[in-house]
Amino acid sequence: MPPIKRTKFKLTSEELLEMFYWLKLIRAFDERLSVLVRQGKVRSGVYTGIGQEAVIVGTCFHLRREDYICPLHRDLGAFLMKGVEPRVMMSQMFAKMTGLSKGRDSALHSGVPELGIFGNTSMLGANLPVAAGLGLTFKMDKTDNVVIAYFGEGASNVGDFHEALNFAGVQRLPIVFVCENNQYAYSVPIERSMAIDDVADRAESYGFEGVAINGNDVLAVYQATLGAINHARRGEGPTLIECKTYRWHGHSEHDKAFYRSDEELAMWKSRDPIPTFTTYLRARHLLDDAKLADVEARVKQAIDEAVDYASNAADPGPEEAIADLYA
Ligand SMILES: Cc1ncc(C[n+]2csc(CCOP(=O)(O)OP(=O)(O)O)c2C)c(N)n1
Repeated sequence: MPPIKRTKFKLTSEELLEMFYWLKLIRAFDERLSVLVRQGKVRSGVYTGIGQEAVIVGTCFHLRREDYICPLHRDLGAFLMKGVEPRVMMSQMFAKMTGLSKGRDSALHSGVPELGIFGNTSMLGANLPVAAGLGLTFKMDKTDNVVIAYFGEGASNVGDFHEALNFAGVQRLPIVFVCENNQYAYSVPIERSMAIDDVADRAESYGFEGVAINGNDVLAVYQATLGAINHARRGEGPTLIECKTYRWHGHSEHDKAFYRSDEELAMWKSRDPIPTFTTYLRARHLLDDAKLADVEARVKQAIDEAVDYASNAADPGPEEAIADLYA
């Protein structure tokens, strides 16, 4: 059975509101980080995913704790959805003792094995063969856990991507490859790095289905992911989902993104995933002004609390540099 087509789903009103909360929380987390960078509080490069939240929420919603994600530099929201508390994530960005790596990396390489989060490496695409290895482990252990492996359209041009997809296709591994196609790899627009329109087309040559979807529609992302996850849990192999989206900020907070036009940014802002979903919820009478105010207050409280906690947390002492070493 093809993994994507005609996947039926039913979400309760509580689940739909929970999705909305996550969209708002992840947006607020990144927006606050962007301000904190300018205040000199963050000890890490910051690569916000503002504008891309629907990809994270749609792919992480309903994952099990045992399922693994392999997130990238732009996917802090995936850490939050997989169970990392905002205060711990903020501490991580502040390089404090209360962060995931106790202040010992540039913030973006930590993993949390007990939550099913594999830490990213800086080499783009290098997380994908690792995802294949995780998928192979799940298959050999005869579990029905799945792996969600994120990558940018830029990373889909490196060798690791092709090796990982080939291996996953041959072995029918339980992996959902999620391409966050935000149109640029740093300053390089997609038409300068690929001779085809859709990254999704690349899946066919490795023997599994690839689909290109509107990555700013959280329900479209959820539906496609659900189909792909069910397919993987049944032991029927991987799927590639290409989410067409856009990052509003530069590649990182130090990039002013002069390589793109104001008109292009405005066009994509008009497709902001959050108002789109707000309209959907309001039209179905699932969201009114009072509920919206409640969500916004809870989000603000969570972020304020995270910033306070991280600001007041201890810095690592020098002895921490040689703690937890294996050799
Ligand atoms: C193999 C490799 N080449 C180049 C870089 C430098 N680099 C870091 S992020 C980036 C752009 C990534 O673009 P994409 O894969 O589309 O992901 P996005 O940042 O757009 O989410 C580049 C070129 C790297 N980290 N690894």
